[in-house]
Amino acid sequence: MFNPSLSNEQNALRDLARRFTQNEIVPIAAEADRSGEYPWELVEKAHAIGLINVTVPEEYGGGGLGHFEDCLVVEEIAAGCAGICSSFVTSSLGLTPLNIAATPEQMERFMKPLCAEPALAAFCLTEPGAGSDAASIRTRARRDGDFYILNGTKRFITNAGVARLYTVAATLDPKLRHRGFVVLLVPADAAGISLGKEEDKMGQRAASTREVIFEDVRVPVESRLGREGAGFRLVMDTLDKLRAEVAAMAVGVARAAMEAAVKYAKEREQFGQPIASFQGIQFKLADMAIKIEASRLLVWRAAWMADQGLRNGYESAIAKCFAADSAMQIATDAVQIFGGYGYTKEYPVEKYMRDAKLLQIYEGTSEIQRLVISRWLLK
Ligand code: COS
Repeated sequence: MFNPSLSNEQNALRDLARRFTQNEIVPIAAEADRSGEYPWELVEKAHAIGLINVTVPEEYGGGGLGHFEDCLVVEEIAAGCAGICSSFVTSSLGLTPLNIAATPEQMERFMKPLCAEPALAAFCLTEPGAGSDAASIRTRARRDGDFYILNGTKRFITNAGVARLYTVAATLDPKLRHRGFVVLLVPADAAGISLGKEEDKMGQRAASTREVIFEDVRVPVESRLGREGAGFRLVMDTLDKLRAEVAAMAVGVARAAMEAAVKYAKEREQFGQPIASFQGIQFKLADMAIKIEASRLLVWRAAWMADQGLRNGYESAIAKCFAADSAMQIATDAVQIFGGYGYTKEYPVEKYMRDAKLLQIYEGTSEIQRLVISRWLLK
């Protein structure tokens, strides 16, 4: 049964992630946001202490833990910097299809070397013309003997240019929509891959986001995950699982915004008293806490279900939608509590607000989550 209390090991992992965030991420978060340069040294440090590849089985070099533990880590790292965290979560997004569908040979060939060193993966689904309508992708995988010839452009790919492995959703024929999907494992240095320009994003700027262009890339058939045509289900299953992590990111951002607002409200004086003494501020802070606690429980339930092998599409959509919308509200209210100062880069809350916005957009917009939820209700 779902038990929302942490074991000693889970508490220790959360403490480790919290210390790593305080010591390594918080000091550089503002600068990484300003420059938009990817802080690669953090991948090396996180890899060394086991804070990435958390859900990869131990025999292949990962942490051998569940999505639940991954969510504990993700909340902490996101509280330090959502951009850096999104790079780590996207790597999990790229590796989860292997956890679900790779053969032992594929795990040996792709997962083991990737996890042995500080390295990241990326998940290539979105295209210029295919965002919410994932089944409408046009990146083509044409069969040529023992190879697929891959052609197409993937857009808004987090970790493009820094990832070592691309997990690519392609179609045998766009007319087949979801029935034509294949998921291919493509090394980032394969001939025929090039990168578009770095996106100049509003938030989560530390993460590298670019186009990945495939031109006549030859991919061996044995690099395909699962059956031909079964790729859409694999993509959906992956998104269902990882939406818990994205929701955990939202909890982290929201918590950081609330903690900043609480501290500021106690320090800032107006009308001869700390603004925390005003009920208008107190109610805002209380609403933040309510939403954060509820979001975290939803995250933990969705992640726990994934770890039990249960379908969690409904629960993870609820967690992602509620946590992302809450994070946006909380970060906006934090800026409001800071007033004019909140609107400047002197304080971190404007960054939280910019970072939170993307949580309502990627890995399925809040509208797509509502669509998934209502389909479960109506079917
Ligand atoms: N798990 C397993 N299978 C699923 C599934 C899920 N969560 N959701 C759908 N499927 C299956 C369906 O059962 C159906 O299979 P059959 O043809 O065998 O019946 C098939 O997939 C097609 O499903 P559906 O008709 O519902 O597909 P739609 O084209 O209507 O799209 C949504 C479904 C909107 C849910 C999908 O396009 C989506 O998730 N979009 C958002 C994509 C996204 O998150 N992008 C972010 C990029 S990654 S950062």
